Parts: sequence; structure tokens; C-alpha cells
Amino acid sequence: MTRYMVTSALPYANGPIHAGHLAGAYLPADIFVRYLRLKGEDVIYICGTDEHGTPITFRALKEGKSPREIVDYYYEHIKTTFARAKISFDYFGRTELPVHYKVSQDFFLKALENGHLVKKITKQAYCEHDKMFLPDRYVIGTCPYCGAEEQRGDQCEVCGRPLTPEILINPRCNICGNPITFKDSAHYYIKMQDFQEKLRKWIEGNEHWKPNVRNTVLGWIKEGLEERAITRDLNWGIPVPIEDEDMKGKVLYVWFEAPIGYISITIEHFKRIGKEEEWKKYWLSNYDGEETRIIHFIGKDNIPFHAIFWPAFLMSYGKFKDGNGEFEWLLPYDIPANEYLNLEGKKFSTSRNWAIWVHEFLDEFPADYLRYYLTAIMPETRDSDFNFKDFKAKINEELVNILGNFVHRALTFVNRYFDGKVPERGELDELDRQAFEEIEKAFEEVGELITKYRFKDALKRVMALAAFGNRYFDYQQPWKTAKTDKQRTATTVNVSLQIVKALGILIEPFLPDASEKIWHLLNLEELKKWEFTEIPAGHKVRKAEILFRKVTDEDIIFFIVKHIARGNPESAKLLLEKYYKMDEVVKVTLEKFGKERKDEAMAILKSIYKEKLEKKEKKKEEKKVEYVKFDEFAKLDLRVGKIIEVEDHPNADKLYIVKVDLGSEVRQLVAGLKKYYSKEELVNKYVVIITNLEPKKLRGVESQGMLLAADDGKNVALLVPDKEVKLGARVH
Ligand code: B3M
Ligand code: ZN
Repeated sequence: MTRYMVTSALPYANGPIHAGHLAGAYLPADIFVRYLRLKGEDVIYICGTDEHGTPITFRALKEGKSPREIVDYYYEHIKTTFARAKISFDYFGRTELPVHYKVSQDFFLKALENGHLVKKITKQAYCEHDKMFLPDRYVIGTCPYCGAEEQRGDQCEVCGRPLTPEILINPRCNICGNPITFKDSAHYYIKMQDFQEKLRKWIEGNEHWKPNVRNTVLGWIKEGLEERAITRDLNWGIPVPIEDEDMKGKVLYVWFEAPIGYISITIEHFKRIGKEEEWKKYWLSNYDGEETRIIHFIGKDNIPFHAIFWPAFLMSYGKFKDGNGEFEWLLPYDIPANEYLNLEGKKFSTSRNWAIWVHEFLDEFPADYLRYYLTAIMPETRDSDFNFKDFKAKINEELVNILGNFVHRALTFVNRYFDGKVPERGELDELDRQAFEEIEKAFEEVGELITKYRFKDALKRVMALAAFGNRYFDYQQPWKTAKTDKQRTATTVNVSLQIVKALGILIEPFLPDASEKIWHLLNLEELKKWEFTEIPAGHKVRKAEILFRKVTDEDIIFFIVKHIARGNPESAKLLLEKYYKMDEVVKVTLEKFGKERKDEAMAILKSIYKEKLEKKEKKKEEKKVEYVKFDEFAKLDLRVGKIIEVEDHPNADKLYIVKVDLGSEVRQLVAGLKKYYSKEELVNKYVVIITNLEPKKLRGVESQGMLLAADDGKNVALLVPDKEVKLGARVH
């Protein structure tokens, strides 16, 4: 039986995982592996963090941390994120494992022993300002192959060519920006020419490879391979394992040792489960007479390293010897590489936070949603695009309306008409028989597509069965036959439940959580297998439950505001403005954050919309001033009067009872003036009063109007006319 050793590219432990990574190298591998497991194949899925090289040291430098702090932090972070995304590694290790040092150094020594390495002193990039050698990413400049500017010294992001700092045009130090100089340094080079022919033949023979991988690589090989340094002047990494003054303080090149990590992490895995020797079956040719296929899932930028250098390293080792004999290392059987994922039409960018970070996305949406969408748009043959509207549509119109709906209908009916027990079915009609054929076909075709790495189509094929289920149900109309033909209804419900069970298995590689849920709802305990067996009649299932809930605009707005804006308000703004009006965003954000977190919500909103939001707020404030029509004002009867008598209110400490002469009459008012005026100060004062205010009793004494006074919160001052006027004069 063929054995499978599946790996996903070891992510650098220098940052979180984004949706582009997931769709490129992890999700496809996971679907593949889950399928093989259901088939009962012997498969091991290995991954881990890549913890050396300038991607790590450069990040450490930028964050003012040590490389160790960086890798320890991101090892945990990345591992947890993958677990949340339900990526089912058998073991997730790291290149800081001691066994990895050992195996990597062993590879170096064997290549040396076999004469494939040569030590050369050459001019290496150096920065006079930072006083250090500048390997790989420490230099930026123009790619000599395609002319792309601002490329780092390890690889051109545009044309994909591996680079070295020395060949960049207009090279500058990536730390201080100064032009670089060159200084002599000794390094070990692997003579790639030694493997040129062997590699070419091997790749030409690999006709099962994806054309994009095979053609690019063959093109490069035909141009001729050159010696490539596999050591570096860097103070972080695996020491070059030889006693040589020239090699002091130097480390193995990260792209030399990282792929060896696939092996060392496998060794660690089997050691941990107490099967120390087992790894050999997966990595050595013909170790026990069984065939093993090593399959490396990667993103396209990793192609040259996996298809040219890595096989050459394996060849340079020569034979592996142990008590059982001498064995060749297995070369990769396949290297399915995916293209890139963009976000809303533009390349992912970490610095601008133009990215969907997996851990953040999973804070708001179920793992199955992310897996479903990323599989549906997987960049298998060309770059593809993550688009929020499309995400919402695919989840709601496909996952919810087709799959979720069908499962729900079948379970509702078995509970409604058959007390939750799978009914015995009667004679099958044409359509019933077709249903069973559809199930069989689905298993076959989905499996076939997965083995061809056509995950997008495989998922479509699964969904086609769910859609068939709905059509079947609609056509058989069990809600009608329930009144006329119980036997017919029983058959329909039975067949529907068989389709549900098939779906429960078929979706497992793609949507492991939903698969679990279906198994739970069907109350099945058997181990899932990639084959169809019927649920027996009489089996009791559980009550229907909603499998998926719809994605709303509110969910999307909240995700963008909460996560993307936090990293970069500009990016959040661009995304939001594509779909939503500011008012809607503000409303949703305030609702979702809730009263207690209103300030936080406002702060984020202001960071996104800045002046636009402030202007809007101001306008609103202005609007709040309520204008009064003149007629309304004119209704107030304000008149001048003179205080003629003041006495204490019998029941209130702060109030006076004041008598005011209005010329034609005397009014009694109750006024809270005691704190501000003595009785003597008040008597004979001219004042303004509102005469047509509704009379009101204050602490038992009637007040027939109101004195006008200014109140600044501290002091109260009566309004008085500044010339003598007739008592009863109108104020307006
Ligand atoms: N860490 C590159 C990357 O993350 C690298 C892959 C190593 S696979 C052996 O793109
Ligand atoms: Zn280039």
C-alpha cells in the first residue's frame, strides 16, 4: 500500500498567518490528508515553524527583541491559529528542535564528505554604518532578472527568482538605507552543477506535476545551475559544524536547513509517540518494500527551493546507512504549489494591514466558513481574490441555503412524521434510485478530484450532491404525501437521510466541524470512512438544528472595524467605503461594541473617518439648536413690575413670597432668591415677570408668574430695566 508523507511549507516564525498562507499551502494539504485518512491510507502530515534566517533576525531588529523571543512567540501563535483553523497536522514542530540541529549538521557534513561542497572566499555585502555583513533580506535593490525594484536579497517577489545580495542592482542596506560595500568572507558553496543533469531528468520524468511548477523549474535548470552558498554571516541559526577558523560565528543558510526540517520534525514526531525508527519508512527509498510518496504543499514563491535546491541537498547526502542497510533519500513525489490570494483586488500587504489575519477572522467567523470560502476561491491555477461580498454570498447562498437547508429539512421531517426514527422504506422509484447513484458517484468523483489537487472542483461536486438532495426533496413533496401516502413519505425521508449521511462524510475534508455536527445530529458513532453504508431503518436520530447561520453586513462591518482598522485605519476605510455608507458603519459599530465600549468604538471610528466624522458630528450639534417661531415667543407676556413686599415662605428655607405691583394689579410670586438677596435689597426693585405662566403651587403657596433672573450656576441676578418705565410695560 502506498504511504504518504505530506508536508506544508514551514512558515517563518516572524508573524501571524494570513488567509493567503492558509489558502496556499495549508488548507489544500489538510483537505488532501483528511481525505486520505478517510480512505484508510497510511499518511503523516508534518509541519512546523521555520525559525532561522534573516526573516527572523530582521523582525527581531525591528521590534527591538531577541530572535529567540520572536520565534518562541510566533511558534505558539502560529500553532494555535492552525489548530483553530482545524489544520490537522500529525505534528507541528519547529526548526529550533535539537534534533533538527543534528540532522541539518549531518546533511552538511555528508555533502562535504561527498565532495559536493567547496569553500570559497568571496566578496559579501557589508554595511560600514551598521558594521555587519548583510546576507539575504538585509539588502534591497533591483532584480537583475526582471528589473523589479525594491526587492530583497533572497528572492524576487515579482519574477520568483532566487537572488543573492551581490547581484542586486543599486543595492542598499535594508537597515540604514546606505549603499553597501563588499568585504571578503569565506563560505561553503554547494556545487549545483553536480546535480544539473540528474535534476533535469528527474523533473522531466515527473509528468504528474502541475504544469506551472514543472515548466518554470525546467526553464531555470536549462539556463544552467551555479554554485550556491549554504552558509551565512549571521549570529542566529545552526552553527556550521566544522572546526575551521573561517567558519566561526557562521550559520547554515536557512533555505539549506529548513526543508531538512520536514525530516527532523518527522523524526521528533515518531520519537514522541514511541516509534523511533518509524520515520525511515517515510523518508528512505524502499526501506521496507512499500512505496512512499512525499508531497510538499507550498506557495509558488517556494518552488525553486523545493524543486531544485532541496532535491539537490537530498542527493548530496548520498546513502543513509543504518543496521538495515543503505538507502537513498526519497525525492519529493509531488510539489503542488498554489498561486497567490489577493484581497479585494490588491496584493496582501502586512505593513499596510491589507490582509485577512486568520486568528482575527476566526474571532468573528466559524472555521468552516473560512475553509469553505478559501476552498471555493483557492488559487490553484491563477491568483484569486478574497472579496467580502463574495464571501457573504457564498456562505449564505451555498452553505446555508443549500447544504444547511437540506440537512435541516431531512431531520425536521423524520422528527415530525416518524418520531425521529429512520423509517423503513418501500419500493424505490426512479428518482430514489438516482439518489443512490448520485451518492456513489459523488464519493468517486470527489475523491478523484482531491487526488488531483482540484479542491475547488471537489467542493463544488460535494455541493452538487446537497443541491441534488434539495431537488429530490422538492420533487417528492413529503409534506403532501404525508397526508396521502405514508409509505411514500417514509421512502423519501429515508433516502434523504442517506444523502445527509453521505454529505456528512463528503464534507469532512473541507468542513470538519459541520461534518461532526451532522454525525451528531444523525446520532452516529461509527468511524467515518470514505465509502457509503446506509443508516439502518429504526435508527433514532436527534432533533434538527441549524447547521450554519447567515453572514450579515453587520458581521462584516464589525470585523473590518474591529480588526483591520486596529492595524491600519486607512485600509479599513478603503474596504468599508467599497461597500458601506459611513452612517451605517457608525450605527453598526456602536451597536456591536455596546454601551460599555462606546468610547473605544468612537475612537476607532474617528481613526477611520477622521474629519468626515467630526464634520458630521458638528453639523448634528448645530442642528440640535431648536429654533422658536416669533409667534411662539410673542405668546409670552413679559411685563415690568415693582417688588412691594417680601416675606419668608412658611414651609421652605430657600423661598420668598414676593408681591409685585404691575400697575393694574398686584401679583404674588414664589421665588428661590433667599440665598442671593436679602428682603431689603429686593423691596422697591423693578423687575421683569412672565405674567401668563400657568399658576402653580410651590410648597403650598400659589405662584402667579415668574421673575426673570440670570443663573450661571453659582450666582443668580435679577433682570432689571435700566431706565424707569411705567409699571406694566410690555417686554419684547
Ligand atoms: N519559511 C518560506 C515562507 O514562509 C519558508 C518556507 C520553508 S519550507 C521548508 O514562505
Ligand atoms: Zn525579479
